[in-house]
Amino acid sequence: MITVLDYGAGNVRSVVNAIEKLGGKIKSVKKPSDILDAQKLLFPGVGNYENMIKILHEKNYIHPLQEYLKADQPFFGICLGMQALFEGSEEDFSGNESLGVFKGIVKRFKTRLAVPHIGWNGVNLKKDSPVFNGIATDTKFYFVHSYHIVPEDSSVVLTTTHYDYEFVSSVQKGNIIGTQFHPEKSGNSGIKMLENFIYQKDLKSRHKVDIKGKGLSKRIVACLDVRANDNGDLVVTKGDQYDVREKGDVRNLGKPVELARRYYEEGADEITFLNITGFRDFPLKDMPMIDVLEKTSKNVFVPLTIGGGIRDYTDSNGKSYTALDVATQYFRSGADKISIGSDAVYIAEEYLKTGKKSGKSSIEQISRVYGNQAVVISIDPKRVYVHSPDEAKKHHVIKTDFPGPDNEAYCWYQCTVQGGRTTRDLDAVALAKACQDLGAGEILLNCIDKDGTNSGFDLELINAVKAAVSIPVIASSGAGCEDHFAEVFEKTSAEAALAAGIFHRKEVQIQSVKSYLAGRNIEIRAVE
Ligand code: 1PR
Repeated sequence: MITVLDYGAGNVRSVVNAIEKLGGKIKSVKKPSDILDAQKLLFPGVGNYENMIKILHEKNYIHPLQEYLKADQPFFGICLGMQALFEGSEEDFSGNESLGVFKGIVKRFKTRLAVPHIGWNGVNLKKDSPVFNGIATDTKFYFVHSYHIVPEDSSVVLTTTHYDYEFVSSVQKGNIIGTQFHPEKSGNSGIKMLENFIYQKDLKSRHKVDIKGKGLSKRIVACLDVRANDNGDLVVTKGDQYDVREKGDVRNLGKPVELARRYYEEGADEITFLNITGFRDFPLKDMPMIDVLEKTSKNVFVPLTIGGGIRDYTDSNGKSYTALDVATQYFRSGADKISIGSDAVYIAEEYLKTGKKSGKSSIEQISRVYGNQAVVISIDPKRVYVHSPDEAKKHHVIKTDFPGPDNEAYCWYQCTVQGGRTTRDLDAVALAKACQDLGAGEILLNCIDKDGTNSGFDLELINAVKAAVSIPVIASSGAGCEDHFAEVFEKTSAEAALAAGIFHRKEVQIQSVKSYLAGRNIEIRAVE
């Protein structure tokens, strides 16, 4: 029996699914005494530190937790659930007391690399622990965070990880374990770690294991564009420059849950679902996507992103929903990140016009509760060619190596909304910068000109956006062969590359992309 402390923020469904898959039984903490009654307590904290500590106080969980931990009862804290063990965080300005079981505080990454630190990274084991029993030496785990712990007592350090510098990525003292990475999102090795926690009787017993990790991997993301076809079936589709119809019918390339599972098994580092008609169908009515997430997260233990229709909405009965309500439903259903497309453009336009943050936009609301790392901005730009930068003074113009139809030597990237149907007077670089300011944690950078063409990523676009932001960028649109992935990682500093068509049509396997990248000395997560 595993007691799970779900304080109401973020995706705990994946943790629950992992434990159930391992045959464990779950009990949820409903009242403070449930903490003291636990045999083994799992605390999957996600989101914002200040918000978490505030809720722990409101629910009167702080003192029972301190008592439980002081008695050295079995405890596994994940991400914020581990950070909470320390004395405070640079992310918390409230002055509220943390658990303070370990001395030290939580600090923001100080690096020129992208923050949040998102992706699969290795761990250097500093002492033996049964939780690493049976885990391969080259294992990587999934991280997503902007803050890391700085313990005062080095004897609690279980692993460190390298991201520009070495930081502490897990701790153990007696029966108390905490990881910055997410075992429930780290494929079979992460599941093995949870199994060790659940089934090892004595977590203090020693087992010799030898794990030494390498650096952060470039991520390969499989993307599923999902919509209902004309018969009303939910299908994975794929466009050519966003036109998903062929001879009048919506292309049908498979079923979302099955395809996602296939990509997980084939080694995808992340899976993204885009509900491409979400801009016109309200997602909380369009329940199939929630069902897709619930079913997928039962068997897929890598991060899941969902996009489409995340915005405020008033239904025909006058009932209003906020974008935060929509996102909450998605997180509860198994999503780790949500992706905002059209709404981000409107928000950025307003922000750039007024110069003020309203505090009420979907980006601000969702990142405040769930953390920046949970908010991805999906950009759908199109090239606009100009003969000189003076023709588009308001916009970020680049000199291009691929001149336009009239031999124009310059271009800018115009944002679109509603699945590319409507263009706006905003460029992709300005949109990315504005969204970062407002609290977004990652950019999913599509390109309508390249989408479905198999002609390679738009490297000029990626370099322009990367140069303007410090959050990670996922390059998307145009992948046609293994070499295009090598090219995007060698010629830009994108953290991840996403593809759809070539994977759906089985023209290129994820495994062969990874082998190719490894052959070019690009850091990847090996397929398990
Ligand atoms: O505007 O917040 O409701 O979100 C809608 C979301 O749906 C946006 O993220 C938008 O990118 C996406 N979307 C809308 N219409 C389409 C379409 O194709 N008609 N799909 C669409 C966008 C782009 C990529 C694609 C890559 C890789 N899909 O995700 O998978 O371009 O393709 P490739 O490897 O085959 O070249 P909102």
